[in-house]
Amino acid sequence: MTMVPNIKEPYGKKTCRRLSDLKEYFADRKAVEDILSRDDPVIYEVYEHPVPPEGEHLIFATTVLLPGKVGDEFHFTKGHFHFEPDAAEVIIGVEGAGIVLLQNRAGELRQEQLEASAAVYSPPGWAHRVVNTSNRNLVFLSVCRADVGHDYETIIAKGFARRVVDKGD
Ligand code: S6P
Ligand code: ZN
Repeated sequence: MTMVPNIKEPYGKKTCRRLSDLKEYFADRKAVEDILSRDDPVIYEVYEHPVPPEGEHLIFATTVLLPGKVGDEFHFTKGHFHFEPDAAEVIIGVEGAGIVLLQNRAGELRQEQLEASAAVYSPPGWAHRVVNTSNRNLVFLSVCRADVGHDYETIIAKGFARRVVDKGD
């Protein structure tokens, strides 16, 4: 299958993450409540391609992360560790630009630029969160073993050591 022209097709499952799904992730809770009192905007959509959930297969999922901010914090994906500690991931930029935050369980943080045709490697044992710092969609393809399992709880409990905010520059 070619990545061009439509990286989202065919997909087996589409997940839509709205602000209400990310309430506890953004720092500015008042900004969250203000926006939710008017609307529940889509923050990102994930198109997962159909593969068996077994270790010899690879998940390849396309994420469309919409531009925008909550307070002064740019839109981001929830971010997660893999339960399989030896399961790495490759994140490939398709459209737009942003940042990948990588953090291991010891709290060490790395930051990588993501843009079209760039690849970011999330090593085994590192959590990954993608942030859209641009004013257009950030589209990326993620590839990892199909049996990784996603640990969101650690991120909800501890967060990432860095937040990406708009200070006008
Ligand atoms: C899966 C891979 C991506 C994310 C997607 C949404 O291992 O990292 O497909 O699931 O980018 O991010 P999140 O953190 O909400 O799963
Ligand atoms: Zn992952």
